[in-house]
Amino acid sequence: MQRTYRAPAWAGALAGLTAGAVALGIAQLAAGIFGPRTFPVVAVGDVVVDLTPAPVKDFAINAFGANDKTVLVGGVLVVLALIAAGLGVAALRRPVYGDAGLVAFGVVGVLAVLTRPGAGVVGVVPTVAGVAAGMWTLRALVRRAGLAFGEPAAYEGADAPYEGADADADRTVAGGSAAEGEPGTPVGTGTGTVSGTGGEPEPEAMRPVVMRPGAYGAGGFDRRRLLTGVAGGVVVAGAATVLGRTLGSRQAVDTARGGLALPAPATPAAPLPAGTDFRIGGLSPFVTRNRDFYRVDTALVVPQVDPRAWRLRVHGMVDRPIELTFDDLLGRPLTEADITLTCVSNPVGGEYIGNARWLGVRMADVLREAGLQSGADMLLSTSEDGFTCGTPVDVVMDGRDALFAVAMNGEVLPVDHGFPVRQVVPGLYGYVSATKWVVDVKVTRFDRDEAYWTPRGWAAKAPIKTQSRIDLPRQGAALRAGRTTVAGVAWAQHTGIEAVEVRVDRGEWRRARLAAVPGPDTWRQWALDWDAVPGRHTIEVRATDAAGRTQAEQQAPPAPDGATGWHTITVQVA
Ligand SMILES: Nc1nc2c(c(=O)[nH]1)N[C@H]1C(S)=C(S)[C@@H](COP(=O)(O)O)O[C@H]1N2
Ligand SMILES: [Mo]
Repeated sequence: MQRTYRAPAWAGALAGLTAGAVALGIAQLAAGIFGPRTFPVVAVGDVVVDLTPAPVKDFAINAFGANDKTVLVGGVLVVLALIAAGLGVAALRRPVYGDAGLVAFGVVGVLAVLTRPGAGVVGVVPTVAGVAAGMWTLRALVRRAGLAFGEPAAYEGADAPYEGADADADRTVAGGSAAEGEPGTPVGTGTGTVSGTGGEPEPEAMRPVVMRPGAYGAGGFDRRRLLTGVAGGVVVAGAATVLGRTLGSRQAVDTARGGLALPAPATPAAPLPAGTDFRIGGLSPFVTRNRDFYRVDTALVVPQVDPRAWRLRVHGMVDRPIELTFDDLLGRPLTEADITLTCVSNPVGGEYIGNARWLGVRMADVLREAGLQSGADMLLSTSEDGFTCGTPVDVVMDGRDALFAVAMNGEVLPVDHGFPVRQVVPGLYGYVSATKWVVDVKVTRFDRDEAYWTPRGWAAKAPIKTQSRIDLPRQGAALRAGRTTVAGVAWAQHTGIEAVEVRVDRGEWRRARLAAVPGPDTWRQWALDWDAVPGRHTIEVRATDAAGRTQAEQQAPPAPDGATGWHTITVQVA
């Protein structure tokens, strides 16, 4: 009498998940040595980020804010888990299916790693090691699940049970007393722990549980051996992940950051005039603390740049190409300046803006030393992770404080904000000026080169548009009738804010009082007292810059060159 057995689908799924976890753990461990961006999930994520159509990316930034990267990596892991489970089920039918699936992932991972900027061939080691570990684990677990097979002799040799000519067919075992099995239904025949239900379910306690070490597989599905194997795999995966993370932690760069002393500026910023900050609760402070400063970039893993290895290359349409070390940069005269950075993706009323005191070398000094050639109109700057910005030469050379910045609010640049060196250019949105982790500046022309966001639907040149925002009261707030403060910030970097006006329920525009500012390159606080009467009210704000231009009423989305429209909120007064 022939009986058919196969380990249940859940066993395959569990084996697949475990193998996937081991693969990622080993890859993580290797990535701890070869660099975080050689971790295949990150490399693939980076490719996804770069290939994502601009509107989707815009949506992600707006919908998930600073968490967009966490959401992306989480999503990738969920998809990988589902596929790993599927591969495990397939591997039960035939282990080579599992191998093929893992190899396919390996190929995707290797290609992703190799297409990353600055990738070396050794960058594929984590992917290859992970795939190898995953294949080994999957086979070991499938073997441990102990597929029933014809003769005990067939179990000699690690792979023998699974690669018979008929491996794809249901395994058959002669004789035995087991109930008829169905695909995906656990069937036990006496070795190991018996589980599940066959055609004739028996109470668990009545099933024979006979451990016969070494004879696993001879009788069918072996739950206990599978589960102990899974447990071992989980331990290995967890340990490798933790070890890899520790190895690849930011410790080295954090230590380097901590050991740096900032030189005094040759040109210090003027002390902030009295009254730059109204100090009203709920109103954005004039200086944004580093830990509160918005972060926008394409980096899934923040570049860890060792300042001792850092170089800035200035080349292209220059008479004398320059290469600067970090010490060279710190040895030059440093300029300090208060500058408000703004992201083009900031919607009207949005949060992607912050103001800091920056310390750095004037870009114009370095470029003048290199000798700009006539006809050059673009600085194509590149970050350590391959992001690029295109900045107009005339803007950088017109006397404003365009900096290769090394410090932010009196602190060495935070890693998230570009350590060791980033660009800051007053008056231009971040994506065309503020390259973090900058390593290369090519002097070129807009008609010859294109920066990262240009082919993705954003303007090649993008001066910041005059804008204003109501911070207080909050949108939808419930207020008590009586005198209340309406306050916010307005900005028109490098031009300056001349006036801010507020109107309630489309009534008369009233001028807000303005806080002091150190210069035209920062945002400016504004405030206005309002006698709130019961009811539902609409509050609007608009700013006028120092050139006399009042911000456009017309609502426009961030793409392609910055949102326009008046920030409008509604409040309920009782
Ligand atoms: N290397 C790198 N630099 C970058 C970006 C990036 O994606 N990669 N994004 C730019 C954009 S769009 C903005 S708005 C600013 C944001 O700087 P922050 O994160 O320090 O606020 O960085 C700019 N510099
Ligand atoms: Mo941005």
